[in-house]
Amino acid sequence: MINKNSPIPLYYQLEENIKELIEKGELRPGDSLPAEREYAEKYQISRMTVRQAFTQLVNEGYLHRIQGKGTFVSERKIEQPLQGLTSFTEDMKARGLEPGSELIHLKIIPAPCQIAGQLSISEDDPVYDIKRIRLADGVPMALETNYISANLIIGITEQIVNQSLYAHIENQLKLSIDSATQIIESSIASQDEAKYLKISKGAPVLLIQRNSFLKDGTPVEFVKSVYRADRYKFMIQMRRSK
Ligand code: 16G
Repeated sequence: MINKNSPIPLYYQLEENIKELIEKGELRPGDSLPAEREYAEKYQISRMTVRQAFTQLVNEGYLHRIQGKGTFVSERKIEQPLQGLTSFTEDMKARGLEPGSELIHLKIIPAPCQIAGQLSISEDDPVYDIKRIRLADGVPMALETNYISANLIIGITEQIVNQSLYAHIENQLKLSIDSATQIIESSIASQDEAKYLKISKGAPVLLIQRNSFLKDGTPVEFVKSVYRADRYKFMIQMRRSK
């Protein structure tokens, strides 16, 4: 499997071999890898070379280390394109994953100042405050809080938020969500977020804030989401324009 006469660096060959085993499903998420020493002996290469390959794979998200236990195959991250304006339900379905939601609360509150500003409504106007854990094949991916003007988007029920909000807005209310701005920042999970997302307190997360608008510019939602950084990465295609 490793060709010492090849000009391709040995660590890179090992890295590619391990990646192939993961991609073919011969190494599965949660599997532990043989110790660096075993790889080194098996392929007659140095432990440094094995460590370099492992480190690369850890950095790329294929493997993770657990102190005192070893190196394990990670769950694959979902690669989310940033170009399209899609819903969580659509994103998961497009990947062949079963979307799900666990409702934490659905209530109507008087809009606090900041939310009123984001939704271009008056302070204390009624807004839906919807907090859900978003699941893919039953695994928590994100914790999402939506604020939606209750005068604009009517009839949101528990049944609707257990399925798709965007489907309700577009298919039932016949309003078309047209554009959005989104901000992504890194953070660490608070105690509560960790509990809902089934990760450790202090684990890395991505904070996403989305403002979506109807065609005429009316704000349709203000959303704060906490995504698991171990399960998500974002991708965007860019063009250099001169
Ligand atoms: C996504 C959106 C969120 C939207 C939700 C609707 C991000 C960061 N957020 O999670 O703004 O409210 O989809 O999903 O992408 P639903 O139609 O499945 O309820």
